[in-house]
This record gives sequence, C-alpha cells and structure tokens, in this order.
Amino acid sequence: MDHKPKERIEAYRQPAGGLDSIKSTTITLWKEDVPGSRYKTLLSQNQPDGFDCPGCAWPDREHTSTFEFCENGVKAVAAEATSRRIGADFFARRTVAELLRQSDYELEQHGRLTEPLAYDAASDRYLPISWDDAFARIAGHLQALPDPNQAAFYVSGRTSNETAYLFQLFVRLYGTNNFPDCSNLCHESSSRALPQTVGVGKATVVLDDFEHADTILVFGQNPATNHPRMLNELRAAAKRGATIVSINPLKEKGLDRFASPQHPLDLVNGGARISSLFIRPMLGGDFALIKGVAKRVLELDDEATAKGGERVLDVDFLAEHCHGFDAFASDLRAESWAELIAAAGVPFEDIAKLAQVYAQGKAVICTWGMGLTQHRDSVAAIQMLSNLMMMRGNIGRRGAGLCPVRGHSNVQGDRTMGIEDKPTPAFLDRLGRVYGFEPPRAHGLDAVDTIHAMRDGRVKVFVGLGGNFAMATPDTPLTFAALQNCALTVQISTKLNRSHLIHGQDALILPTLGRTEIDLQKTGPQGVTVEDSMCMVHLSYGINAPASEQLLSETAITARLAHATLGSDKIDWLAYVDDYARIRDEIAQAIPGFEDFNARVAQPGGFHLTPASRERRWLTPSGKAQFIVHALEKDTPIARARALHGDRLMVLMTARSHDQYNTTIYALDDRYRGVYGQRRILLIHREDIAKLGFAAGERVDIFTVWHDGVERRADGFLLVEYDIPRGCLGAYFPETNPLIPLDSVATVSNTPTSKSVPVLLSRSTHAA
Ligand SMILES: Nc1nc2c(c(=O)[nH]1)N[C@H]1C(S)=C(S)[C@@H](COP(=O)(O)OP(=O)(O)OC[C@H]3O[C@@H](n4cnc5c(=O)[nH]c(N)nc54)[C@H](O)[C@@H]3O)O[C@H]1N2
Ligand SMILES: Nc1nc2c(c(=O)[nH]1)N[C@H]1C(S)=C(S)[C@@H](COP(=O)(O)OP(=O)(O)OC[C@H]3O[C@@H](n4cnc5c(=O)[nH]c(N)nc54)[C@H](O)[C@@H]3O)O[C@H]1N2
Ligand SMILES: [Mo]
Repeated sequence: MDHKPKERIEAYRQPAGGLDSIKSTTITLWKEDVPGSRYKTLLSQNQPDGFDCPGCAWPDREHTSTFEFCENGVKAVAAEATSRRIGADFFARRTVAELLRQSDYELEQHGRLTEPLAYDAASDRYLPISWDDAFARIAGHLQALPDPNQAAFYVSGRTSNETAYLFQLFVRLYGTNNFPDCSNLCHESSSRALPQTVGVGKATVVLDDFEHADTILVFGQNPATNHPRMLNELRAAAKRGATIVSINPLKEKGLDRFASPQHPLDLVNGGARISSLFIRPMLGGDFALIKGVAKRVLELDDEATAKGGERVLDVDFLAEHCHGFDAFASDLRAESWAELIAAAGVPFEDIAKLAQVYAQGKAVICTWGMGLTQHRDSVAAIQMLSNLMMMRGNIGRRGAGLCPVRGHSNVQGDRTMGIEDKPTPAFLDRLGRVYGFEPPRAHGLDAVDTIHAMRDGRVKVFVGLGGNFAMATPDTPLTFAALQNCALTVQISTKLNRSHLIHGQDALILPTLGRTEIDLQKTGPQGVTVEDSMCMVHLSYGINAPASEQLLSETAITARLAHATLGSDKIDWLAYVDDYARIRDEIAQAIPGFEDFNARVAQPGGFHLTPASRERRWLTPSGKAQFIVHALEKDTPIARARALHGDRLMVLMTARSHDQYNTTIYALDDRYRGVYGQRRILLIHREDIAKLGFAAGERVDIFTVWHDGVERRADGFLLVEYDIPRGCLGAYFPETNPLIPLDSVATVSNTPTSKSVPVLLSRSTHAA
C-alpha cells in the first residue's frame, strides 16, 4: 500500500505537466485505493453539474466540455475519495501520545474520520460520543463562558458559502467577532491593501481577460504546483504571442516550460515556453523592485514628453479616475536608484527591462501569490503594484487588471459571507436588521491574535471549522502551548491531523462530509455554492457516497451547534438543514450582490459578483483610484539581524512542495525541484554553501535571529545546491513553522512573514 520513494536529489529536466503528471495521477489513485466506482468523480470535477474542485480557487472555463486535467486537483479529490477509514477501533488501539509520534504524512495516510469522538484524559484516547452529546458538551462550554469573546471560531477556506454564512450568524448571535481564518495567514495583505487603492480587495479580472491580455506579470507564485489550471491560460496566452514575465527568486518549472496533457503534441515536443523573462528579486525585494519599475516608467514618460512622442502614462485615466498622482510622482523622482536596486536585489538593467515590457503592454494583467503576501512590507508592495497598474490605466478594461490568486477553493466566498474579524459597520447593520439583533461591534481576533489570547488565557474555547490550525500557524511550540491552554478545542474535519492531537483539556473531533460527497437532506441532495478567485459564484454538488453513514454535513453541524447553544426560539436553525435554498434566500437579504441568489446561481456557470473596481467605480474615501506613497523601509528586523551577523545571516522562505496541500502531506516528492522521498531539505546557492563552510549534502540546523531571547530552531535539514539568489534559502512548511516568531508579521495585515525569516545555520548535531 505504501509507496515510499527513495530519498534522492536529481534535477528535473522535463517541462512541467507532461507524461509524468499523468503517471503521478495513476500512482495517486492506486495509493489512495480509490474505488473504481469513484473514478467518475475525477471527470465530474469542475463540470457544470459536478462539484467544485477542492484543490484551489482558480476559476473554471465556462461550460467546460472536456475534463481539464489537473494532477494536483486529482490528489485533492483522491485524498477525500480514499477507501481508508478510521473509527473508534483505530483510536481505541492508540493513545494520543502514540499518535503524536507519527509524522504529518503518516497521520494523513490513515484515511477518513467516520464518527464523532471525545478526548478521554484518563486513558489518553479519543472515545466515541453521540452527536447530541457532542453538541451539548460544546454548548455547555460556550454558555459557561463569562464573556463570548473568550471563544474563537477558526474557518479554513474549503467551507461553502452556506455553511460560512450560518456559522458567522451563529457566532455573532452568540456575541463575538473572533473569526481567525486561513486568510489571515494567506492573502490578508491583498485584502487590506486593495480596498485603500481601488476600493475592493478582490481581482478586477475574469478568466476571459487572460485571452485579451498582451502582457502577464506573475509575481511570487508557483502555479505548476498550486494552480495547475492557470498554466493552461498562460500557455494559450504565450501561444498567442503575449509576453509573460515571472517575478520570483526561483525559476519555477511551470513558468518556464509547460507540456499540457490536453495537447498531445506538447508531450513530445518539449512543451510550450511560458515566460520570456525571469526577474529574480531577493526574498522580500518586491516592494523596491516594483517601486523601481514605477520610477523607470515615469522616466520613460519624461523622455517621451521631451521628444514630443506618445505619452507612456495614461493621462486621461489619471485625470478622470485617480487621486494622489502628483505626490506619488514626486516621491518616485526623489527615490534613490542605488537604494532601490540594493533592496530589490535586482540589477538596474532588469528593472529597466521589466519597465519596458510593462510600458509596451497595451493590456497588462498582474497576478500574485504568497511570494508577495507573506512579508513584513507586503501591504506596501501590493499597493505599489496597484500604483504601477494605475499609471497606465491597467484596471477596469478588457485584458487588464489586478489578480490576487487565492488559495483555498472558497476562501474568498467565506470572506464575502462575513467570516471576518473586522466586519464593516454596513455589513453588521444589515445583518442586524435582517435578524432583529444588535451584532457585536468590537473587532475580533485574527489568527495571530487568537494564539496570543489563548496563550494568555483570554480565549478558552477554540472551534475549528476545517483546517489544521496547530500546523498552519507560526511559532509551533508557542502555538501548541496556546491550544493546550484551552478548556475546550473542537475540530470539524474530514481527516486526522495534528490539531486533533494538540488539544485543550476537553476536546472533540467532529467528522464531516467533503465537498465531493452527496449531501442528502429531507428535501433531497443539497448543493452548496462557492466563489472563486475571480468572483464567479457557482453551485457544487457532491456525487460520491459519504465516507461513513455517521457523517454530518458542515451545514448540519453548524445548525445543530447553534440550536444546542442558542436554542431555536428566534431562528429555526434545524429548518436550514432540510433545504439549503433557505439559507441562500437569507444570504440574498443580508449580503449585497446576492439578490435573487437561488435563481441566478441556478444558471449554468453561476454568476459574477462584479467588483466595483472592475467597472471603474472606486469605493475609496476619495471616490477615486488612490495612489499611495510608501517609503522604502530600511530599519527592518532583517537589516538589524544582518548588522549583527554580517553575511552569515540568511533569509528563509517557507513554501509548498509539489506533493502537499498546505499542512496535508500527500507524498514526499517535490518533483519539479528535483527533491524525492524527503522534506527536510534546504535550498541554498552553491557559493553560500562554500561561504558558510559547508558542503552540499551535509545537514544543518536552522536558528532564527529574533530579539526576544527565545531559541527557535529546526534541525537536520539537508543542504541542496539550488539556483536561488545569494543570501536566500528555501524550505517547506509546516516543518519550518517553529522558526517563524509569532510577532514577525506583515504591517497592517498581521500575516506571519512566512517568506522572510532571518536565520543562521550551523552544522547539524543530529543524525539524518
Ligand atoms: N497542490 C496544492 N495546491 C495549492 C496549495 C497547496 O498547498 N498544494 N495551497 C493553496 C493555497 S491555500 C494557496 S495560498 C496557494 C499558494 O500558492 P503559491 O502562492 O504559489 O504558494 P507557495 O508555494 O507558498 O509559493 C510561493 C512562490 O513565491 C515565490 N516567492 C517566495 N518569496 C518571494 C518573494 O519575496 N518575492 C517573489 N516575487 N516571489 C517569492 C516562491 O519561490 C514560490 O514560487 O495555493 C493553493 N493551491
Ligand atoms: N510557514 C508557512 N505557513 C503557512 C503558509 C506558508 O506559506 N508558510 N501558508 C499559509 C496559508 S496560505 C494557508 S491558506 C494556511 C492553511 O491553513 P489551514 O486551512 O488551516 O490548513 P489545511 O492544511 O489546508 O487544512 C487541512 C485539514 O483540513 C481538513 N479538511 C479538508 N477538507 C475539509 C472539508 O471539506 N471540511 C472540513 N471541515 N475540513 C476539511 C482536513 O482535516 C485536513 O487535515 O496555512 C498557512 N501557513
Ligand atoms: Mo492560502
């Protein structure tokens, strides 16, 4: 059953995709022992009458008639469709202490959870509990808290709109805005940056715009692994002659060449070229890089004006739609080239080249992922990108726009539904009006602040609607202690993970249906809705038999929890479960843009929740697209650490391997980066290995340089010589989360700086 590849490092010479991708799919299905009857699930993925792929938030082509092959989508579906199960007998045979000794990879392999379980301290085991008793126990804890703000309700981004909406309604009626969510660890920087510049924190483009763009700038993303279907769009654009630029410290495989399994010719001719230019900033160098590009665009405009040529700036757009351009331009003129170049880690020639490509583009899309959002100055960098796009009016017209590429398949929808620790007064007013109550007004806790609060004893109850909070968050030992300091932890999950094992005094595991499964209620099978990264809202119907008869849907769990905690005098919680269309009718009343929800979402392909920015309506305080001036920050934790340690100081990014889904480890390879059978590896430049006095293939321990005197370390990482900028390191999370200090966060968004951790290395004292 176990397919354990041998540990090896061997450069991958093929394009991304291709036959290896098809081979990997076969291995996945075999490993998960997916029953033949469930193979059809793969073909129903992202089809008009099938389920929305739980893999990522990249949108689907409308009316797809052919199966859009995606190796990693198959992994996500197969992980849910696996034939393996764990129930009471599994937990009776193992103490929690024993399970804790297993790796995240091993925990994932056990299969689907099948029945509700409660922790028994006397035996250190999880024992079966009835659903009614489980809800009563949680309700008891919640009712006993002297202040509702002593509970926190985490949401991971697979949850449907219907569940998210009910969940926030329940929690706000209970009395708190404590909604830490996976967004806080992910695109929060985008969600905080964009409303100030263009008014809405969402993409201004739709998939169709990718067919009309002549230039696509991809910042800090690894689509071959994380958004494989995006490569089909990039491939088509490149074939049409569009210029694609990858801005990334790594030359990621899929952004170089891609062999589409949909195009048989690609499989034999070495695939299609994707990027024609690679700009390789050092980690966290993007703010300076983008500001440099903007400065250069201004210079090009000056040159054009001097020669009496065509303007480079879109002067009409600036005049009609923008505010603050003059202040922005004078700040750019005053900025020092030497400082921008040093901070970006990119030579002037490359900045000028990127500016040239940008200035020549008549329709430019810029996309970005975690490479932009998980740094201290992420919000400023994204606002600078927005400034750059506004300079040439690249927002709100065909083939052009801003495109944050979100992660979890419904993370964007969950926010739209109100999973938000800082809700707007307008949102709360409307919710309060629809249900006749006064919602809590004080801002709640986000993910990082929830950990602080649990550690300090200010939060006593933690409820997780999906996800794996213990492993997704930074400063692992501190986070573990925080969770263990709770009176109650509840995890609503499909599969076993470490968050079940790092628990409060009282602890419950509530197993749930996955999105691929039939959700049968009184009025028949229920569909749920999701919103993708480009604001398309559509229905999703599961088609597999549930993994166990005892599973409840997330919607049912939420409704029954609300019923047990608050009673049903005011709201008939259980009626929602019979027919999810009722929930949609209420969403239609409470959330702008969802008018006539049930009818509109029944249309094939669903509907577009058009953000005002796409229509050049600017929901900003000035009513215009707002230029924002940001100075280059010089006194940063990394600069301070470097002042102490000189060039021994390295900066570490923590990212995903090809065979993981966030904290879920499907397998141990990272094929495109040439890593097989292992995860404790450290990507490092050849000259840095020599400079630090190591040899490739040696193991090192990694230590964080931080100012609080706490030792943060991760041990036994294999040095892998790699094409990465000098001074930069790459490794996988969650293994490296112990290195990220809880208070090392992005300004404004409070997102952990997962892509820039100041570290030192020393020869490992641990055997491999
Ligand atoms: N198969 C699979 N699919 C997934 C996920 C998964 O784990 N597995 N996760 C989902 C989720 S929740 C998310 S958020 C997305 C994540 O998708 P990505 O945003 O692609 O996430 P990462 O793997 O963290 O890769 C970050 C990329 O940014 C680059 N980078 C790092 N630091 C910098 C920097 O300072 N500047 C620039 N310009 N680039 C930098 C890295 O080299 C890497 O290519 O994927 C989603 N899809
Ligand atoms: N160092 C570092 N840390 C990071 C990141 C990084 O780049 N570097 N990335 C961050 C990002 S972008 C994100 S989004 C977070 C992700 O953080 P989370 O969303 O908390 O983590 P996941 O690993 O996606 O959650 C996996 C678990 O979700 C449960 N699950 C799966 N499907 C379902 C379902 O349909 N319903 C329910 N109820 N449960 C389900 C399973 O039990 C599984 O074990 O991690 C963040 N952490
Ligand atoms: Mo994410």
